[in-house]
Amino acid sequence: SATSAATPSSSLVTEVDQLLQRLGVPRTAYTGGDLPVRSPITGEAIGAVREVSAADASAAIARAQAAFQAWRNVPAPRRGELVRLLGEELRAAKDDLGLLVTIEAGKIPSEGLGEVQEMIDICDFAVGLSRQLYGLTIATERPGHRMMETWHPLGVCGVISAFNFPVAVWSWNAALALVCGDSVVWKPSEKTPLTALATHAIAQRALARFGDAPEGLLELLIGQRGIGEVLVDDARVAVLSATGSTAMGRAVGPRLAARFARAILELGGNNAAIVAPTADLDLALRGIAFAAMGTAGQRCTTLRRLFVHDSIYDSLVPQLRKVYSNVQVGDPRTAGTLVGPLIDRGAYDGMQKALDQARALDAKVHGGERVPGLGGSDAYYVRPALVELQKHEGPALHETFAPILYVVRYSTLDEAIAWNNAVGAGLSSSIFTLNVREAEQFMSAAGSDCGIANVNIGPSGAEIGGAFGGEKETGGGREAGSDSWKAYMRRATNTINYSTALPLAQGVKFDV
Ligand code: UN1
Repeated sequence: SATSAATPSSSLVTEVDQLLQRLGVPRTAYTGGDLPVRSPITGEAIGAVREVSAADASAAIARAQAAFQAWRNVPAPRRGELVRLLGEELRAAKDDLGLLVTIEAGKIPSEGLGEVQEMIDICDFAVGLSRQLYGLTIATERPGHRMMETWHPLGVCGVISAFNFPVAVWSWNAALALVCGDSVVWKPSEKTPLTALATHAIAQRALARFGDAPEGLLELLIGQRGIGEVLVDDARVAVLSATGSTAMGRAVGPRLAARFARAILELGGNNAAIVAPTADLDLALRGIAFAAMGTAGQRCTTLRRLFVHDSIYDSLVPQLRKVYSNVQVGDPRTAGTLVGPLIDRGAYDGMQKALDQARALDAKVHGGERVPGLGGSDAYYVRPALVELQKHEGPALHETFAPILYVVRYSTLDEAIAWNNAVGAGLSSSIFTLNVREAEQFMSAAGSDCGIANVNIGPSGAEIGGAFGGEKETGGGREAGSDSWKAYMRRATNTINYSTALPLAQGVKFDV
């Protein structure tokens, strides 16, 4: 099976330094700090950042709160101009930032660049949105009255993001929040602070070109869990968008609820695909390969469960096994690599634990082993695992953030849809079929219970134009396109009486 070697370590540190210099990050921000940053490509340290104190975090929130109070009065299309400039700066920095995503998160270059493209796309979307923050006009029951809705800026928007989309998730929130009139305080993953510093520097250039944006509009908090908790608990943070595990959401959700803050939770996924008898198998094979092995299985939308109809199981699964044993695992910067490293040892251990659980159920486990000779001793490259389970059970019922695809045979579509829905998470799902009845049943009210339900494409790789998010243990939040912007604003219902009478609603009489 194909593998590729990682390049010598010292060159990586130099490359990161040059990238960060070109991106405009001061050297003091990524050297000499107390939090080491490592690249999953080699496992070596590529920087050392400074964690902010809780007091610093609180001061940043205060600046953001003051910025909000000014920014909310700037006309929305003018706010859109800042996001337009952000999009321009991202275009100019795309190659460098994309490569830094590759180095810090381990993504292959097309995915690193794709992530920056997603940032550019959401900026374009938000610029248009800045002229489309529409409210309804509603027919009233009273003569001489008018009723309408006005959408107003909400306040400080906190963003907590994960390592796997280290910069795009910030942009989905920030681009919308900015045009909606909110300020943004961002706590990136402690595993990927360098891409956050670079993004912050890019945003500072957009702010400088914009000219008169209030200070504190975009704040960055480098830190660990405790700093995230400051954001979660601070009453000045009106809306918090948190991306991460369901366990994180279980901790964050109730704390936000306790202070009645708005929550946008993007938590775990345990996404399935159904391959039906009429499926275009060649297309399905490619769709499954990208969705299950892309980003080394570290997307929240990664395909983790595959339900294959009895009638095609014996033709599809052997082909899939071949794809799994041939896919090139290695340094993401090497041409031809499709599967880069896992983020760290914790991810590797979690994967092995799930595979052991599968073996205990007499599953057939193909792949999943560490690929030797790649990176250093603290780099974790694995061959993606294909696990044939006899039943829909065991580790398949829970998300493991690693490239494991559980395959189960099914005989009726009802059964496959029931399995699709039989897990805690409800993020994404898909069906491969050329049968319009099956496709429609899958997308119907009685079909997939997920926030995303696709036909003839895998569950991952969503475009920004749609609302992104899922149900149940995925947390219920929606980001990016459609009307997701409404979560970043508050709605006022206005009733205006332009008559000389005072008719009361519901026919109430109250004559004094
Ligand atoms: C995530 O993994 O946190 O649909 C988000 C996708 C991407 C977003 C994934 N656009 O795969």
